[in-house]
Amino acid sequence: MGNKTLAIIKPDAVKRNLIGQIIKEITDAGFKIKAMKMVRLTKDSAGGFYEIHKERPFFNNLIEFMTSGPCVPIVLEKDNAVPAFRKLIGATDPAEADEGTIRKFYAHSKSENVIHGSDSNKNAAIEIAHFFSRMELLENYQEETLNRYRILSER
Ligand code: RTP
Ligand code: MG
Repeated sequence: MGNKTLAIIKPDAVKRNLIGQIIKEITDAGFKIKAMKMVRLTKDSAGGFYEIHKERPFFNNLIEFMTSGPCVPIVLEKDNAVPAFRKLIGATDPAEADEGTIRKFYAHSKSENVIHGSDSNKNAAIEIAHFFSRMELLENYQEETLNRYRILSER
């Protein structure tokens, strides 16, 4: 269980032309890219994605930011992908992120922090389904993983 996570290279990083450098950090850390696209989120889509934060004071800013330009959602695979990727990206606030993390090196602020990573296996499955159709995943995933997604999507 738990070998997939969803990353998003956020609009600040795309605007700063950092897609290539960030993908290199991710693949150098041993993650495999299983699906990837560049999209401009609508307010509805960004609001749905971050629905758990809708009562938080930063919610409106977060939606403005996430819709301010294209972003790059990526499905990543590695053992224990969720915690391994959270470790690679570092704390939400780059000022608090460990040395060697993506946010420590690239992010400018707690709000504009370059990259997203799923925070649980359950949310990873929900977030992957937010961006990628069943066919896009079927074309890229191994058979054993597919069976899990079939089960999830048939619930
Ligand atoms: P993410 O979901 O994007 O991977 O980030 P996270 O788990 O580290 O942090 P989370 O608490 O889920 O917050 C989601 C995103 O909202 C923005 N934020 N701004 N200004 C603020 O106080 C604040 N707090 C959160 C960030 O873009 C954060 O990544
Ligand atoms: Mg989060």
